Amino acid sequence: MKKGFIFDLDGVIVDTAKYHYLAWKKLANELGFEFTKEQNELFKGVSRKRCLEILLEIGNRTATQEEFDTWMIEKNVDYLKYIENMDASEILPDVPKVLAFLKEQNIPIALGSASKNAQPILEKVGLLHYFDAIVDGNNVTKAKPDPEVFLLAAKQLGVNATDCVVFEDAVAGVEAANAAKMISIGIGDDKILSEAKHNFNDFTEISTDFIQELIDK
Ligand code: G16
Ligand code: MG
Repeated sequence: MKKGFIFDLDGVIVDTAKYHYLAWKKLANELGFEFTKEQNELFKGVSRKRCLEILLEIGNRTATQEEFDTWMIEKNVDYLKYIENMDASEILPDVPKVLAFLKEQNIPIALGSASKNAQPILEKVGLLHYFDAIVDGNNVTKAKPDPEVFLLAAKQLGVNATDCVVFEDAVAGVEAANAAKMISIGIGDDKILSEAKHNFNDFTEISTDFIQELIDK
């Protein structure tokens, strides 16, 4: 059966979490409260709207609809400034090795991200050409752990969901991949990502032999 490989963006291909953190922290500080790196863990893989809802819960703040919309825009404007100068040096180790190995064998590759800024980031770091499909926050209505993002990616690749492999760094993302009946590979702490089928700290631990086994399965 033809296999498809789906990559999450933030925390899998690049570490944009640090820039999301700076932008959310700036907004929190402007609203008069602190936002810590530990709290930022809750934001991984979560949509921008849901992140702001959580941030306001942390700060014990309420917002009118107008304020909510303004703050979402403000956070994104700041985030875009932080990512403006991103380049290939921000690609996480050995990600290109895996992408190139898949490409050499004509295995279809998709992005499955919650971010609405996914495509410009892939362009900035020079990886856009590897992707046959991009499904991101602009294309889906239901956020991870709903499987919509990955099911749409499989559809665009023309591959059965059960023949897809997903790389994810967020609990909600692993749950989404499992709900889509895909092979979930957790990138990061295996205690946090314990529901993943396979676990690795990062791509330096993933051999091309292992990828080949997934392709041949
Ligand atoms: C990423 C991040 C989240 C972020 C979301 C939306 O998801 O992990 O922290 O809130 O995108 O990003 P944006 O505000 O750019 O639309 P993923 O799925 O790539 O890990
Ligand atoms: Mg992620």
